[in-house]
Amino acid sequence: MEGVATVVKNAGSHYLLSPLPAWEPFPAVLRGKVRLERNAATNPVAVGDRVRYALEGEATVEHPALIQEVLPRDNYLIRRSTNLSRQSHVIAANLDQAVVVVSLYFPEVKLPFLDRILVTCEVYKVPVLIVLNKVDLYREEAREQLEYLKGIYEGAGYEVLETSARDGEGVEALRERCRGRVNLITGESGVGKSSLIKALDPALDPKVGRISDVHLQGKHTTSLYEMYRLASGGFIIDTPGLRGFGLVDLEKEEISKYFPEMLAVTDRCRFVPCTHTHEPGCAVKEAVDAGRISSERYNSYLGMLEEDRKFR
Ligand SMILES: Nc1nc2c(ncn2[C@@H]2O[C@H](COP(=O)(O)OP(=O)(O)O)[C@@H](O)[C@H]2O)c(=O)[nH]1
Ligand SMILES: [Mg+2]
Ligand SMILES: [Zn+2]
Repeated sequence: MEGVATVVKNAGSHYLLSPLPAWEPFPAVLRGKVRLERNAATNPVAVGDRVRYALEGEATVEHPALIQEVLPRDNYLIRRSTNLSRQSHVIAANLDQAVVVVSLYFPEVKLPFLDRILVTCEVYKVPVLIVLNKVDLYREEAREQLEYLKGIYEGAGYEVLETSARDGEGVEALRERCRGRVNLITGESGVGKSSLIKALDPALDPKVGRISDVHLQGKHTTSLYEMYRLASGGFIIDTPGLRGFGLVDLEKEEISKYFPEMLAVTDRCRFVPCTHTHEPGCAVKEAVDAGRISSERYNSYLGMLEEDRKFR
């Protein structure tokens, strides 16, 4: 028989599929020539992909279903395998939302890193929810920094949710935001992604406190991405701590399109195209000077322009 199901686990050489929204995972493998999208990804099949499979009888580990075709993706997230290679790695596909987790401290949020994730989500059309976790650690002591950080990202048009996986603050609100969606949870190692999944659904058991990214950096190792079903509704994909998202093939004139607050004013720049660096009559620089666009975000933008030059 043939069927269509979604990849819910990618262990490199084998997969689990489930006919979402039903949760009935069964084993599958890739066989023969799979018809792929025309991208140069190191992994042809990613978690969240909808695939056509063939199966004789019941799928077991000894007799897994055979993945035959990856159906076209609504969207996906990608990162460069290494900075210098053109090869890319598909993190996950067909996402309704990226939950981007940061923490003020332990580890301290690095805005250029966060902004790179946000730009990648904009490029690939994945809606973003920013989650500021570990607020139990700095609820009082660092209220000002917290508000400052929220201000930057709410000012850029993002929703920011405060949570504590430890004491449960904001967890119900997060549950609500994940319901009925396929979510990817992402962010630096140690910010509390696995802990938040556990807090969302205590029946789930992603590994907490394990920095798994280290051994995933090698060229031939595989990344383990896994989707979980939340008892409260919806699905969530845990990612090992990501070293960084690569910008894939962005012309430098394009980068500002993926900063929503810049995009909103660029039609008022005197020059087209405008890099928003040295041009007279630049609406972006005016907005930065007037404090309507945050200088942190603008600095991240400049950093991406630089990097873009370096790797081109
Ligand atoms: N105080 C505090 N610690 C947390 C919170 N969430 C996670 N942690 C701790 O941060 C460390 C990393 O958590 P983990 O969920 O593995 O992070 P991941 O690498 O993003 O998956 C663990 O020691 C957790 O106990 C939180 O909300 N508050
Ligand atoms: Mg984790
Ligand atoms: Zn400009």
